[in-house]
Amino acid sequence: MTQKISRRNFLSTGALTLLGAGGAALLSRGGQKAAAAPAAQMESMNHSNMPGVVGEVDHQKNGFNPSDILIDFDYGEVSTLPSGQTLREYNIAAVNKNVEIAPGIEFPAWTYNGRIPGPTIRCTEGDHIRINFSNGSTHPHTMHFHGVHPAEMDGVPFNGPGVIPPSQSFTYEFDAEPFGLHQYHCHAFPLARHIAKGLYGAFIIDPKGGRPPVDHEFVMVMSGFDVDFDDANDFYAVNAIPFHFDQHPIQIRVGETVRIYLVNMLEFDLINSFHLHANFFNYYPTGTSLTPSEYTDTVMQTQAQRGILEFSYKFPGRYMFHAHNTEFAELGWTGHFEVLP
Ligand SMILES: [Cu+2]
Repeated sequence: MTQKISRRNFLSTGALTLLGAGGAALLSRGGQKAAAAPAAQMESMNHSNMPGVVGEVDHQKNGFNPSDILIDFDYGEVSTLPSGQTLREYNIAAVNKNVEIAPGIEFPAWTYNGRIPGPTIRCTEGDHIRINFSNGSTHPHTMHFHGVHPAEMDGVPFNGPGVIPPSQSFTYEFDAEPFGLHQYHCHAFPLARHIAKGLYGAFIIDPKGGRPPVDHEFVMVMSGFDVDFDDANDFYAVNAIPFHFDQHPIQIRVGETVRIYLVNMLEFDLINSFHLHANFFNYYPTGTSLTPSEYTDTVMQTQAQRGILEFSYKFPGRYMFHAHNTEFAELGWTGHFEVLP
């Protein structure tokens, strides 16, 4: 009797540690054809090893690297309007792109500017934002920003320009408010598919006086990938590439202050979460207050929820951070801070 390979029985075989040549083929074939492999691998399941991947994706070919995305803030092209208001202009294109999300597994993504997540758009409360959006993809798309703006700038079907057809463009324009951590995503239908394909990014509106200075600011956009298109995720990640921050721990020093802009854009699963090991953080939901609402080591977010985390480490060493939906962690949503003395 053959057993259909789902993401759950795939995980239970420990097959993920074998990804690379054989594992990639195993997953990408999917369905009944792959049924022979799990039984054998069940026998060799290793209970002591951490899950992970063998080898590494080709970041150069992908055109982006999750470690760079951590600290890549796009402040736009800045000028001053006659009124004295700061104008920030951004050029964003929707493009189809094959992204290697695990060694040997390419996902036919839709992206903003060729990367997942799209550019982290950053500005200050009260700035005038101008987004020159062009659709270089083969499907209609939009840019729907969270924040306060007129209806015609909402980036949804049947409102203002509606969906932007392939080869067409539109300029979204509004004043940045309120301050906080927001996000943007495509709002063409079917919505779940347009988001799951990779069309989302972080949108930071700084308060006018700024936030207190810290030693490090990192952007982490949580999402997943449904590589066999069965409306269930097969991989989970921060900044798109599963296990990346296990392979490339984020280096900080003891006592340095860290601020994380954490955004959940995960499709198909109701809840995502973030857990920090051996530490606690101040949490600012949506970043709309300068006073933290919680001092904790774990937060959960549904899709489009986001928040700011602030912490520092007391002791040197390697510390995990991961989804405390532990299944997500074992399918890629895990990483490490390396705290140097
Ligand atoms: Cu779209």
